[in-house]
Amino acid sequence: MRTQIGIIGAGPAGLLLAHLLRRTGIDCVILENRSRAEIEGTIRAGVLEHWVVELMNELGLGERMMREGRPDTGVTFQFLGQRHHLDFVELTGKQITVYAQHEVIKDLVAARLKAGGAIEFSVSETKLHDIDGDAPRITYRDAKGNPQELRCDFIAGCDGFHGPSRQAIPERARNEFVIDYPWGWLGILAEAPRSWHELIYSNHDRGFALLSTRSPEVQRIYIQCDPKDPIEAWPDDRIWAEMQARLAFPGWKLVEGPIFQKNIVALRSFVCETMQYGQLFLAGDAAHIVPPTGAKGLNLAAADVYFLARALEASYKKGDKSLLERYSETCLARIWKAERFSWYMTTMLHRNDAETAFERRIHLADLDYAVTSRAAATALAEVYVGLPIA
Ligand code: RFL
Ligand code: PHB
Repeated sequence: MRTQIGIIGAGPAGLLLAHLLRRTGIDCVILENRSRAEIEGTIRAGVLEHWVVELMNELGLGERMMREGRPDTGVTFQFLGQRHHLDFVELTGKQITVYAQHEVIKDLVAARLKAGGAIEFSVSETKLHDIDGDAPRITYRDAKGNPQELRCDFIAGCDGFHGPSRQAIPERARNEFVIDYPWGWLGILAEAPRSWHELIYSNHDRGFALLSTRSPEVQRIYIQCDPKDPIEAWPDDRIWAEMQARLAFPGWKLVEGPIFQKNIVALRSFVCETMQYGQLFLAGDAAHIVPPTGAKGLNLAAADVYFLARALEASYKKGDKSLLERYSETCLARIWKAERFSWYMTTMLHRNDAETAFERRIHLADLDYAVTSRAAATALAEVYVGLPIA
């Protein structure tokens, strides 16, 4: 089989890239090692930056998002027993939309298949070849186990943190930066009505908590835990007791309901420099990871493929390779700002037993600064709603 762009991975990065390329008339094939049901059932992020919402609409992919997503004008920070509203619209003129990643995936997959675009699900043994020549190839086994080869002009490595694309760049050409935090997030989905009109980020002595939502009937809540905790250490009554304690506020109660999904993820920051090698371009979690506290993971993946599609279009349509040559540099300028923001939000909001009392006071001062200074609030809001994409 032959195509112009071979895309590895049908996560937000790979699927959105395919839609962006289609708009400019560039051909691509997506290879995905999981089944459609698996990718559509994986529970992850929930916040879309304002420009991602605009882009989805521009691409004709936003209908359900506009109907079912919740536009939020700001977030609430809770610390030292007080709640403070940060009004993004007032500070930046922009809002965010709470719409689950797996709903985005469902919309992107359905639209691609409806348009006759190729996605090969359940492939295995994906391998990249000849990425430093001008005829790269991807070999793999299809869903039936038959060996296949995809020949292409460029490979987009959108295969997440554990995929093979990043490893295909020789080690000597890669510089990797990493922080593994000593914290995990226990996340739940519960059948319950909304308890608050927007997200609450709570810094509490017992540990961080985050109240989010999925729909008027389903709520998403996270609490800081030990990343090594087995999920069995968290029976439902223990989870609710911690959530009630960490989100407690006079005259308010978190509405409980049956928990139907729970999982624990470890928190990590990671950046791979470079994001390109020969004809291979990395995008999304394949190149970088942020801890979820800044809600940036999915949005950064979207920014990478926005830049990549633009660069590929300039190369194919005008023979101008300069944007492709600067792809990594362009993405990394945005990525490091998101890494800084995610690290800042994470360290400011989590309980850290290894910290001194002095450092804890610094985090409380940071929070107080963010909710009392218009300049500090604007700086936080500007990154949260999404830096301009240029
Ligand atoms: P994805 O979503 O990981 O998609 C990569 C896709 O590549 C496929 N793949 C392969 N396909 C073919 N051959 C191979 N050899 C392959 N190896 C892998 C995978 O099956 C998958 O379908 O990466 P992408 O597109 O870059 O999107 C990034 C976002 O998904 C990610 O940044 C966020 O979801 C991060 N994240 C969260 N962000 C938040 O803002 N809030 C959250 O609550 C949140 N929870 C999470 C998360 C990431 C997680 N990871 C990475 C494990 C929870 C988890 C568990
Ligand atoms: C979510 O709704 O899953 C969510 C919201 C905000 C975050 C992380 C996750 O910072």
